Amino acid sequence: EKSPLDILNNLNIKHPFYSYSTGQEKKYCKETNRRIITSPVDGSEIGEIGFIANEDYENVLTTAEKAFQQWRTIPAPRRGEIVRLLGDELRKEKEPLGALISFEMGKSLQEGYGEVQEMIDICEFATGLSRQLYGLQIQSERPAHRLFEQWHPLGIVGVISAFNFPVAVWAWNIAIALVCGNVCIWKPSEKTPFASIACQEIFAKILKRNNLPEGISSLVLGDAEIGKKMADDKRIPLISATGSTSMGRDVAQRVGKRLGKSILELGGNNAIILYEHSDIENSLPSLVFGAIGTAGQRCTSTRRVIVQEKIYDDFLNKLKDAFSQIRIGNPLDEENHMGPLIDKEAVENYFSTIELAKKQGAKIVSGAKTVLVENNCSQCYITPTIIVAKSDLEVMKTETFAPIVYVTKYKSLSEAIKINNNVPQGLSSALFSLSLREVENFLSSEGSDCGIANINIGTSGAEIGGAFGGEKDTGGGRESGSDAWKSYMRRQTCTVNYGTELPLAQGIKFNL
Ligand code: UN1
Repeated sequence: EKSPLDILNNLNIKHPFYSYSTGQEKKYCKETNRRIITSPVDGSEIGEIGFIANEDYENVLTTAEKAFQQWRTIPAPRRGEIVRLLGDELRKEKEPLGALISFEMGKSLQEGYGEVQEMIDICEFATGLSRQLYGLQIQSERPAHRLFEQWHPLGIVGVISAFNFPVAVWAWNIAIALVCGNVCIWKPSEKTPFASIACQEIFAKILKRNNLPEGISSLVLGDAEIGKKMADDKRIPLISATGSTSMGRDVAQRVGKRLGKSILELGGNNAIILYEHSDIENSLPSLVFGAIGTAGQRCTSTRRVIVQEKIYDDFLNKLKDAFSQIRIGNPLDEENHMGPLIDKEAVENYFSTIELAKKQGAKIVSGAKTVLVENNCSQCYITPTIIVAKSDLEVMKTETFAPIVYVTKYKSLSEAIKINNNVPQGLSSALFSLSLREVENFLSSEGSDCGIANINIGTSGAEIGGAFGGEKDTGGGRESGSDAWKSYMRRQTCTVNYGTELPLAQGIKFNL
């Protein structure tokens, strides 16, 4: 009989109160803040963790600083080799790790596997990238001078990740940060620590086999307090944080105060615009996946659908019909489309958002119910909900991590784009249209104001090859592919005079 906890047993993670790890060294603390972790799937206990103590945090920092001294001297393609090994190992563990993610977080097993695949993909991307950390050669205005730029690692990169992608976002960061020559300290969500512990242990084995020092990859467990401490810590030149806008605002202020760097991936409020000449039949699955995938707890989840008035009624009927077919239940059972929300607090937020929408005059078309699953031990299962709203509904401007879709009408594309952009967040957006004119308008400078703009695909499920992130309250950071690596390095502009004269720039004359 296979269990979603198999991978923890195989990696020998039996000890309770796991608190931090710098690689081979790990500590289990019993005295400090302890927390029992339960699964939203059936309410059962996965294990117990301990929050890191202050003196242990100091130990992690000094170990990481020391590791950086060595790691930065290893040629980038050799560092890429180590990241490739991580990808290889994750490939081997895809099934058990995917099952653990699904069990601990509640996303469907398919999406659990998808999360591991996303980690494998970024490792491969980073391995190739390790031979392509190019700087420019620039034409100098002076004779016998060479002007060029090069990229150096920053030092310690602090990674703060969220429960919804408990491990993939770490992989985006660590794979790129490591080939760039940095070391990483990871504070995962305290709601999903065991998937993170498994990944840290998988990587620790690889580092040990290759005789690499302690501190290249560290894991620290704790709540917001430890995140704040990292954000305030001058020894961490870059903080990459994923989570809510309010968390990001706090991190940005703390890091900004000490003039550090940050990459912020915060809330999304993503819309799909359905044009009258669109292929609704084919668009429906990606729209529904966008809304109910990860039970609406992706930052890229589809939260709003903006529909051309001529097709509005037809679309609403089709959406209702599609939502009624969603099978809600144990996410490890591949028959089910949607699992539970992460915890009871998320369920409360789901219901209070629906109440607020009603109060503000919106109409609940379907959903808004709890579902009895697995003897209801976790009490975290709910139905996806459709809300019909006027485009100015206030609650529609906020991000609720739940499968709630607001449907609203428009007449002209310019009006739809205005609605799309009229929210504080700016992560993902999509237009379904077969009209070239509409498509190019949506993608133009007057179109979507989001970091991601899709045509005829939904708002979620971005590939790792592109830069991922968004504008406004989403925080402006870019991670993962394209040239996002540049945020993990410091640029150095160098000028070499190989002549015997000393011509000054701008033609300035200066004789001694
Ligand atoms: C997130 O929700 O924090 O584009 C990340 C997607 C995934 C990543 C989402 N590849 O939906």
